[in-house]
Amino acid sequence: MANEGSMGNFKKYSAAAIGAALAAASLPASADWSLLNMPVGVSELSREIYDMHMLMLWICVAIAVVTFGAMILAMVKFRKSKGAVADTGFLHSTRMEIAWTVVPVFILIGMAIPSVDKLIKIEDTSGSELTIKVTGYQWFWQYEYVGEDVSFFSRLAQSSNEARQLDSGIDPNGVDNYLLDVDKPLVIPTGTKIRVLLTANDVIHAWWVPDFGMKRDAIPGFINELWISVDEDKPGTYRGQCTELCGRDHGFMPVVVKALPKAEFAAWLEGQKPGLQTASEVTLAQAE
Ligand SMILES: [Cu+2]
Repeated sequence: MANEGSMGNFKKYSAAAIGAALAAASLPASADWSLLNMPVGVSELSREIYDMHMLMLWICVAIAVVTFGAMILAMVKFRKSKGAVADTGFLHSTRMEIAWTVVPVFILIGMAIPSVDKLIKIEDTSGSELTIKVTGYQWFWQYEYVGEDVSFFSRLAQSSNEARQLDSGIDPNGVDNYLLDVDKPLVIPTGTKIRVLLTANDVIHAWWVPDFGMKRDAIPGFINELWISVDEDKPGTYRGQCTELCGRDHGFMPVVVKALPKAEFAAWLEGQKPGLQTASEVTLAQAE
């Protein structure tokens, strides 16, 4: 009788599980499942990091399938209600102990080798063609093009700043890139290895752009570094955020990077340099 009851419950639960699975399958096809994973990104390094992440994920999935599979099989096949009796004579097996020590060691070594390879590559800023110093402040960023005499601050865009105020009456859903836009983005060239030096002026911040696969702390008194090289065929605007809780407005200091083709970047950089007079200024100066 008791068995029948549990069987009935089992059927009820399986019906519920099948129902849930069907409901999930009928979700709108527009759901963006890629958001569940990290982005592949727009640089060779970010793709390598993504591949590494997927490799580790599948290794973990395989281990989970084997271990949970063995557990579930043991629980179902050798349960007491089926007349299983504990083998009290079996207490120790040296062979098994060696196996469950050696196999994980090899798996870990197999995982460590490609990881170390990536870590070394991430740290290798040699051969970079441009250096940008990033300084975190409460609550904005400063970008300095080292040796180029170009430096500016990058703050939350006015549209987001107005909408975020208490009782602003502005619907954030109507604001483009709400809290992910700035007044002056960092501009970088594509197809160029760029060394980014990170520091902060007050508390610890962290500079993060998911599409570059890069995130690093900006710490007062320290210079951390990372490098990025956006694919030549992937100019565009890439967004990130401060990822170290840095005070009241931590959520309001986004990172926006505009990647331009090399020639466009060079023209932009020239235009940012001080001492450069606009045509009207030159005419004014001549008239005086
Ligand atoms: Cu911050």
